[in-house]
Amino acid sequence: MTDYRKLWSDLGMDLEKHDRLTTALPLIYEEVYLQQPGRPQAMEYFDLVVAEIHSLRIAELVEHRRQGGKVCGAFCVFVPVEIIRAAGAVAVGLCGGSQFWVPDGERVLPRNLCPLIKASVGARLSGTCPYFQSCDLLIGETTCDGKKKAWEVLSEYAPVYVMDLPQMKRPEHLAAWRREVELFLAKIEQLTGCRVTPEKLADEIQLQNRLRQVLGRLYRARKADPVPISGKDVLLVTQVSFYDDPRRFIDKTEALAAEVEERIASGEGVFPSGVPRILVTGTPMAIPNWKLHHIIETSGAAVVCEETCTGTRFFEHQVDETGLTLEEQLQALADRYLKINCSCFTPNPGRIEDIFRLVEAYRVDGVIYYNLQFCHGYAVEYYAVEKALKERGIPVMKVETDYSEEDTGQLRTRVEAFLEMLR
Ligand code: BJ8
Repeated sequence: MTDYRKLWSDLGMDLEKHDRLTTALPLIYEEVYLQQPGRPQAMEYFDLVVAEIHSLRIAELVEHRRQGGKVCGAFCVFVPVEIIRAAGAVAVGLCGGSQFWVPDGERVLPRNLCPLIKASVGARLSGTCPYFQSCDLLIGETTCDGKKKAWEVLSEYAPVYVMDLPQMKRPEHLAAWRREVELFLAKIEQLTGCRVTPEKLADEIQLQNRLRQVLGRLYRARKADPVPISGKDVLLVTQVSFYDDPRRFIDKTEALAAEVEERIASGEGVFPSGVPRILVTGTPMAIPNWKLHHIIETSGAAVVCEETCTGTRFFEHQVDETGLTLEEQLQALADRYLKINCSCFTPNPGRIEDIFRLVEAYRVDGVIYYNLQFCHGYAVEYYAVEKALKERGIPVMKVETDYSEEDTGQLRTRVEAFLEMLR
């Protein structure tokens, strides 16, 4: 039996602080997740992943490294994990979603900065996150200003490589991004000492496409009324996809999707038919950030879709699998990833088109715009999104918040008033 305390200690973790972090999680999880009525049985696997979040997967990463493999951590859905995996390394998503890490982040970063950045840097500084401790390389990117400057600070504590993401989507920017993807491949080959062949890359492209497709299948089930699975559960599944072994994740999510499809066939739902259907759009929600979904779904509504990077932006669009040479495959990867509509781009009209499309497809009654505090890109983009939605008569409200619980009561009051208006 694995001695996890020894394993964490070997990773250089602060065990006393780690104990404090992990004591709180089961209680929160019980209240937010386990008390939901009528959950699909296949969610048991995802409950297990959370219960063992710092042990089972970490043991796999440690074993991978013991055998000479590398682990790479990323903070953005623009990082092409296919390349990391094709070089024999493991990719994990590292964005911090817990208030626990924010004070450590604030030791080196300004307080008036997005909590996702503070928590991500704080997780590394605090020595309490075994995923950070297991990484041989952290991969940052030039998206928002806060992140790209935070990598400079983070690089004092761990090896960091930064991908240069364009800020516009003109043809010359796609060409530059394509070149950046190529440089990334060279960096990963250097790190791992493994050459990426077209055969290996083709396998990983197919695998990630399957992962994206199974998430798409699960999402499609949410179009039903009554909705067969809660938004909280689907958010959790997406969050787990950033950490888990992709093959196992695909199997477990296929089983879950099959179960919720059976529920649709028999008219079974987790909320009564006719409850307000909400689309959440905006900044990502890294694990364990379940705050807004919990408020919405305990106020008599269902979250039926997320236009976020822990939602549709993560899995929509497949990589073209027809490329046979590395040249063609890198182009296909660059093409697919540059379709992601992050507010870091100007202009960013594709995001509004996506929101309209999703509102229609998921039969949405109202949109809640989720903005992490001090995320200026999404905050400014609200102007255009709100205007476009109002012109079409689609109700929208904006929520600006952080990871603390201080504003929970106030948020609940505002969300309830919005839902009342939808009814
Ligand atoms: S593609 S959304 S994952 S950058 S860190 S932008 S919340 S101020 S996470 Fe993102 Fe990639 Fe874009 Fe998606 Fe704002 Fe915070 Fe910056 Fe953030």
